[in-house]
Amino acid sequence: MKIGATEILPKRGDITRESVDVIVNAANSDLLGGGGVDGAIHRAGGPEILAECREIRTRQGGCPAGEAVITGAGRLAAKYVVHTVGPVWRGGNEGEPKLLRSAYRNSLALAAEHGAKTVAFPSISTGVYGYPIEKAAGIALSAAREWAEEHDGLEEIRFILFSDDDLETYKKAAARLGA
Ligand code: AR6
Repeated sequence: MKIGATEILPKRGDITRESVDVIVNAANSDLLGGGGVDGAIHRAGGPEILAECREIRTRQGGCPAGEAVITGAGRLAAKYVVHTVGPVWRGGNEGEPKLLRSAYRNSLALAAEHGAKTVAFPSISTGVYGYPIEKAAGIALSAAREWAEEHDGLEEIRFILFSDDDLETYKKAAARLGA
């Protein structure tokens, strides 16, 4: 879907191979790496990213759910990595939707502050953190659409889905949003 100057595009892929200004990582509050997409980004990007994460930890002591921090991108074909922390799914009545929306919005704000034109997101919280992807996809896409309605700077917000099923789910959610 195109909102003003911003293309919002769900796409199948491995986020570590995307050429964009900013790659977003689904991190945890410790910022020390982990499994899933977090592990893949640190492996592909190399040790510089972790070194910067450690500096951020020293300065501010980690990153709470819903917030985001930014580092360089090491060996990745991006300028920056934004590390955001999605909520752990606990049934949906513990503020998860709001925290997930904040994770997307705070990531977009950091990317925009750093002059990014193109941003790639994974499907935050829908792996280890257990957020049902049908629900999470709607929040991800509506947060991106809302951002694009309010701001002009981004050319593309890409959602990189790791499986065909996840891509289908995002495409259906985009259709429901009236793309
Ligand atoms: N490219 C794109 N998507 C990927 C990739 C990849 N290379 N690898 C996995 N995914 P998860 P979360 C998908 O678990 O739920 C970590 O240990 C994956 O299939 O990575 O936010 C952190 O350190 C799923 O759809 O993130 C945290 O502790 C999506 O990325 C915790 O997991 C997100 O799955 C965060 O959990």
